[in-house]
Amino acid sequence: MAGIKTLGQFIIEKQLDFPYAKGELSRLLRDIGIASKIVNREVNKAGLVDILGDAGTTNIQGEGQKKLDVYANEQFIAALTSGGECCIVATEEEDDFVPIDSPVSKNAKYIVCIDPLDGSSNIDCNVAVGTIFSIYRRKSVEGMATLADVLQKGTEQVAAGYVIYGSSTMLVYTTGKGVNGFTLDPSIGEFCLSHPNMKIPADGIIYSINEGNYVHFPDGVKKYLKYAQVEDLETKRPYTSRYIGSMVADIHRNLIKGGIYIYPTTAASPNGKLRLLYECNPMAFIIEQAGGVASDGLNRILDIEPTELHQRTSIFIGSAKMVNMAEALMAEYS
Ligand code: AHM
Ligand code: MG
Repeated sequence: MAGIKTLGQFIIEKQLDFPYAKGELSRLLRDIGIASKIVNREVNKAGLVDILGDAGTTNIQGEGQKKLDVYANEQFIAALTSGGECCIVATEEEDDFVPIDSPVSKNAKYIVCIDPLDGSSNIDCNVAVGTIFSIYRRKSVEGMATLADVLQKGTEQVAAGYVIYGSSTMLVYTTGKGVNGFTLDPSIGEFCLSHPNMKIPADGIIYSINEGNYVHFPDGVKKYLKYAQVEDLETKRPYTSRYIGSMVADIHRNLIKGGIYIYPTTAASPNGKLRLLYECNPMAFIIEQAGGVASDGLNRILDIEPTELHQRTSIFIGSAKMVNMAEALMAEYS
C-alpha cells in the first residue's frame, strides 16, 4: 500500500484540518464516490447492450433495462438518501428538486445539485461522459428545505467535483482549498490520488467550441475565433481546435493541458445551453480553484444569482489569459 492514497483516506485526512467538523461533508463525498463507482461499472458495459439487452427490454431478473442517464440518476439519489447527509437533490433528470423525506435526511445540512450523466449522447459511440456535482449548505434552519435553499450563488458552494468516465475513470473535486484528482484503480476498486493540487496552465493553445453554430454566435465570440485562427508565432497561434462534445471531458483536458471551453448563447439557445446549478457552477468552482477563470462572457459565473432550478447560462472557462482575451472581445463587440 506504500505510496497509494485512496479517496477515502484523503477525505478523512482533510477532515482532520477542521477539528470541529462532524464529518458530514466527508460522508457525503464518500457516498458520491461510491455511487460513481457503480455508475462506472454500468457505463463500462454500455457497448454490450446489443448482446445483453437494450433499453426497453427486460433483463434476466425481469427488470426493465434503463437508459444509463436514468440509471445514474437513481444511483446518486439512492446513495444520497441512504447516506443521510443531504436534504435535497436537484438533478438534471428531474423537473423539480427531490426532497429526501426521511427522518434523518430532512434535517440534514447539505444540498446536492447534480448532472448524473452529462454528455450521455456520447455513450452510443464509446466517447467519454461525466458526472458533475455541486454541494451547498442549506440556509433554512429546520423542517423541509425549500427551493430557496437550492437557489444559491456559486460562491456559496462548499464543494464541487466531477467524475470522468474515460480511458480511465477519474474523480476530481475541490472543497475550496485547491483541486485534487483521483484515478479509479479497477483492480482494487478504489479511487487513488493521482493528480494532487491540480493547476490549470495560465495560457494554452486549445480552444473547444461547437464551431458548427458559428453563424449564430455573438460577434465577440466570432472575433475570438478569428483571433484564435490567425498566425502569430509569439502567442503560438493558430491555436488547436478540440471539441469532444462532452463538457467534462473537454474541460478536464483543458485543465491538464491549458485551453478554453466556450458554450456561448446561440440562436437555438439564447440563454446558452448549459445549466448554471449543476454544470457551470461546479466546473467554475473547480477551474477557479485550479487558478483559471470562468465567465458568462461578461461576468463571473460564480456571481450569477440563480432564479430557476434549470437556469441556463453561456460559459467561457479555462486558462486565465485565454478567457480574459475572449471576455475583452465580448465586451468590445457583443
Ligand atoms: P446534456 O446535459 O444534454 O448531456 O448536454 C450537455 C453537453 C455538454 O457535455 C457538451 O459540452 C454540450 O452539451 C455539447 O452540446 P452541442 O452538441 O450543442 O455542442
Ligand atoms: Mg448535462
